[in-house]
Amino acid sequence: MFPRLESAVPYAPHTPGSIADGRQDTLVAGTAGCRSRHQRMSFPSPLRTPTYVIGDVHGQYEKMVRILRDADLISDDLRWSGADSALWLIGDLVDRGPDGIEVIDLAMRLQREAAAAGGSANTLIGNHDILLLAAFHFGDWPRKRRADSFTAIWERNGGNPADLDLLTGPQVTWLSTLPAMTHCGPYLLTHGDTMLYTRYGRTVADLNEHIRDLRHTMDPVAWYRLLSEFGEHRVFTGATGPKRAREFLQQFGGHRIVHGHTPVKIRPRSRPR
Ligand SMILES: [Mn+2]
Repeated sequence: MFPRLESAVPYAPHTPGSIADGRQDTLVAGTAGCRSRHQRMSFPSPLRTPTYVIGDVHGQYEKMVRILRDADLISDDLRWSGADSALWLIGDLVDRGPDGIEVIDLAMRLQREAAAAGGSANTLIGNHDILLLAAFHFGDWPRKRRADSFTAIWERNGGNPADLDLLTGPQVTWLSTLPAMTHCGPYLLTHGDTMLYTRYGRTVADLNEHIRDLRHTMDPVAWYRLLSEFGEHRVFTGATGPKRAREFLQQFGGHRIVHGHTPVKIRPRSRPR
């Protein structure tokens, strides 16, 4: 499933799908692309350009290419043709599907091409991307318990051995610096519907710095803890979902959460154009 979001999506409350609504009009705004977080927003800052969000590609390179072409973000020769549009891939590029490395390569290339064309094509880190990095860095750690090793956990979660074989230094470097969360107009984009982010930083900048640093500290216990915490998800649905979404937005800023990670059955009321 590849949810897509455009600026035409209204700010109506109760929009279902993987969009969690804080339903607040006086939230503290975040810093990236918005006002100072110390200023109060009385209305959502609009998206400045057509904006597309794709979650959880999971190695499905052919499907990724198809929907990017359908959206006119890439041309027939797979080059960025989205002009000043904004594209966000919100994590989990790899695992489960066959072509994770091709997905990474395309994301890296589109990032350069879109920036050169006055647009943007950026990526957030997902737990499967971290799992792949963990298998790369730590492999069979801890050696005493083979079934608990990073490689074993990664394979049980759909890790594709071909991806690990093909993973290169530049790809590792790129994956190791991706942010975990971003503001995008009134939206707060993140991979997982989990409160774990609130424990890794008070602000979006803090959180991104902390999770980036974690990927550069070769401490397998810290990696293990972070990956385990992705097991806590679906926190924005159910009886306590709206309250948690409000708390999440109050901490990080933004008017609505857009996430991937957890499949949802409900589709947005407004079909993307
Ligand atoms: Mn995920």
